[in-house]
Formats: sequence, C-alpha cells, structure tokens
Amino acid sequence: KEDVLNHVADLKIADIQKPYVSQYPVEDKIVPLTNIQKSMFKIMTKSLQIPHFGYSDEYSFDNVISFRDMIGQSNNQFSIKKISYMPILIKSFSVALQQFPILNASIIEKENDDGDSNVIKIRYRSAHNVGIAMDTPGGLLVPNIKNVQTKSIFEISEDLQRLQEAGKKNLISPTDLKDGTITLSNIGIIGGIFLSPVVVCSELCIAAIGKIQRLPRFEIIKDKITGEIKEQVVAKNIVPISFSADHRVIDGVTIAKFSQRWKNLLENPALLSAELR
Ligand code: CAO
Repeated sequence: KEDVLNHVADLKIADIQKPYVSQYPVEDKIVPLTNIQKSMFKIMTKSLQIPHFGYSDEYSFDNVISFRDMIGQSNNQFSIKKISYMPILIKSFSVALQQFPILNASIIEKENDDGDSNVIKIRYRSAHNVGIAMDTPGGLLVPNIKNVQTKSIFEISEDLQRLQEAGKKNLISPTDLKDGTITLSNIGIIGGIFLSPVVVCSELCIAAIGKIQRLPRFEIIKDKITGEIKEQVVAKNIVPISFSADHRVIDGVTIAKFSQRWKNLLENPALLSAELR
C-alpha cells in the first residue's frame, strides 16, 4: 500500500500533463497508460481486494441551499470567489465523523515471519484529511484537505479553491495527494443519481454525492386552524448519497447510523453551526 501511495505522491508534473487519447482514432492505436492511469490501475486493483459494503440514502438539500446563500454573502475576509456546496458537505462530514472514528481509520497489515498469517491492527487517525475526487484535465486525482476537523467552512473553501485552481493547471502537489484518511466524491455536478464508489486502499470509507434534483415528496403538516394532521406533496431539493465501506471492519449499522447523523447536520444547518468548535 505504501508503494502504491508513494507512486501517486511521486508523480511528476510533466507526467501528469500527458493527456488521454482525446480524438477518436482513425485506426487502432496502442498507447501506454498515462501516469495517472497507472496509479488508478494500481490503487483500484488493491482497493478491489477490499470486501465492499454499499449503502445509499437521500437527503433533503433545501436548508443547505439557503445556508450556502446566507454564508456566501459574508465571506469578505477570505479570498474565496464563491462558496460551493462542497465545503459545507466536507465540514458536516467531519463533524459527523467525530462520533464514528472507525470510518476515518486505516488497517495495518503486517506479514508474520512465517508468512502464513497476518497481524492486523486498526490505526484510528486523529486528523480528518478529507480526499476530494477531482476531475482534472489529466484525469481523476484525489487531493485531500488536511485537518478539516480544525477548519471553518471558509477555510475549507479556500483550500478547495486552491486545489481546484491547481487541478485545472495539473499542478496539484504530492503533499496534497498524500495522507488522505477518507474520501468524498461529488459526481452530481456532471449528473447521475446513485453510484458505487470504490474505497481508496489506504482508507475504510468513501461517500459519493449524486445530482441535486427537485422532486415531489410527502410532507406531514398540521393545519394551523383545526390542528388536523395532513399529508401534502411538496417540491424538495433531494441529493442522493452513496457510501462504500470496508466490510471486514465496518458493519452496515455503523454506516447507517453515520449517514443519519450526517443527514441530520445537513438538513439542520443551525445544528451544524451549534456543534462547530
Ligand atoms: N448536483 C447538482 N449540481 C451541483 C452538485 C450536485 N451534486 N454539486 C455542485 N453542483 C453545482 C454547483 O452548485 C455549481 O453551480 P453554481 O455555482 O451555479 O451553484 C456547479 O455545480 C459547479 O460547482 P463547483 O465548480 O463550484 O464545484 P464544487 O465545489 O461543487 O465541486 C469538485 C468541486 C472538485 C468536487 C468538482 O469540481 C469535481 O471535480 N467533481 C467530479 C468528481 C469526480 O470526478 N468523481 C468521480 C470519482 S470516481 O471516478
């Protein structure tokens, strides 16, 4: 695992800039993998040795949308062009993680001298270095925002903006690619509802965000005059979330409880604010 991760960290800028074959070839063409593809090949091959467990849910995004509008108007002291949903997702993810340290852990496997059994340990990591799956001109990279647990939403926005700008120029540094502890992938910008994300081989959990959609949902309301409880159909902004986790050490109930906690924070940004240190 260390070798694979060092390989990513050692990517040279010039290697990252090698593009995919972008034009449809007029005849068959054989090309070597780009360095990013080589890393994906190695990491994903290792990752798929992990027994994956999948879990999905949908969250209402209505309050996140108004929360983002509200804080987007008050970011003058930071060098942020705009606040996207990602920093809110990243910070609330980290707050939810505080009660579920196993999701931010890693497995340490060491071969015994006789080589026929493993001594397995779990490293509970204090830092929340949240990896962000990023679509760059060179391909998929997963830089991470370090120590999210100590940062404000504005500081996370600054970090994300820096990484996005570096990503566009294929200038993401090896330090940014190293030491991630858990990953978020927002594919919803492009489209798609549910997906089956693959856990990075040095981590135990990944969450993927699908497309925010305006959809009809039932809501229970109390009639202000009669007090009668009624059901009505309302339009809601719904975001689908898909998790994958390492089922060797994480069970379904843990992911379900974590998801409920994250959902509660996102659906109640006042609660999120109250829990920030
Ligand atoms: N659904 C619908 N729209 C979304 C969305 C979602 N889930 N998430 C963001 N958007 C919207 C934003 O609101 C923004 O529009 P407005 O500015 O008009 O509001 C627009 O999409 C672009 O967002 P952004 O450029 O500000 O990006 P971001 O901070 O939300 O996300 C990043 C950053 C790095 C996650 C993204 O640029 C990216 O690369 N995503 C691809 C991830 C990926 O490749 N995943 C697959 C991994 S497995 O192969």
